[in-house]
Amino acid sequence: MLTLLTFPGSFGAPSHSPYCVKAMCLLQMSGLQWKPEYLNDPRPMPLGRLPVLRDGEMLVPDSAQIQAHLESKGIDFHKGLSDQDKARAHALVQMAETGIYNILVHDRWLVDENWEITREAFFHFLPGFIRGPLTRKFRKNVRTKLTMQGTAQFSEAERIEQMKRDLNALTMQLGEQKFLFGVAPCAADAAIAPVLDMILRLPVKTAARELLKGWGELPAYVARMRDQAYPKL
Ligand SMILES: N[C@@H](CCC(=O)N[C@@H](CS)C(=O)NCC(=O)O)C(=O)O
Repeated sequence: MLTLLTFPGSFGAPSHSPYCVKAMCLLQMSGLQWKPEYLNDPRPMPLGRLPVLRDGEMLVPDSAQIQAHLESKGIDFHKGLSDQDKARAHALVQMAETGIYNILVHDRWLVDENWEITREAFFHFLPGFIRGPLTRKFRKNVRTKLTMQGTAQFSEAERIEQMKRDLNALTMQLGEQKFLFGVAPCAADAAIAPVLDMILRLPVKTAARELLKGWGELPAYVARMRDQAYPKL
């Protein structure tokens, strides 16, 4: 039995990390037997992050490496895709996991009204007397990282313009299809839908959440992924 070490869920999602939900979707799509094991502290993990897949004695960190590990067992997450489609799928995943993901992190951590709710959802397990100072430190680290990377330096209008270009690329690819590359979810859907899903599930209104809610077929596409690829935990 495979075990996925994952952050627990919040706001209706099976984990608060889109990378953990990606790994869950890949495991569901693989048809292999697996179970979740919930952790709040990723520091003892090989890369200090979650998700991590435990397969016997082996720990496989990083959702992309988890995908490769499952593929090494003969699972094909790109059934029926041409080499050109696979290249497109890869590029779209990179776009979502850098650009759109950073907007999610920004809105969760740096928008005050969201942060107050997110902080309780993510860190309620910390004893009250250290929760304040520790979460202030975590938040400062996120602000520094997103400033160095650029997302937190831009105005909201600039972030939204960038997000529109990313969402447009996704809608162009989706077209009339059920999933990004056809009638069944592939690895790109497993990676991309959870990022969009978590923006849709932000507890407080932000420009990014409202933009996505009104963005054509994308909310319905996310709902299909929830129905067909998310685990029922
Ligand atoms: N490239 C990694 C990214 C994983 C990642 O960034 N996980 C975050 C949560 S979304 C994490 O564990 N951060 C450390 C922390 O929260 O302390 C993957 O694809 O698995």
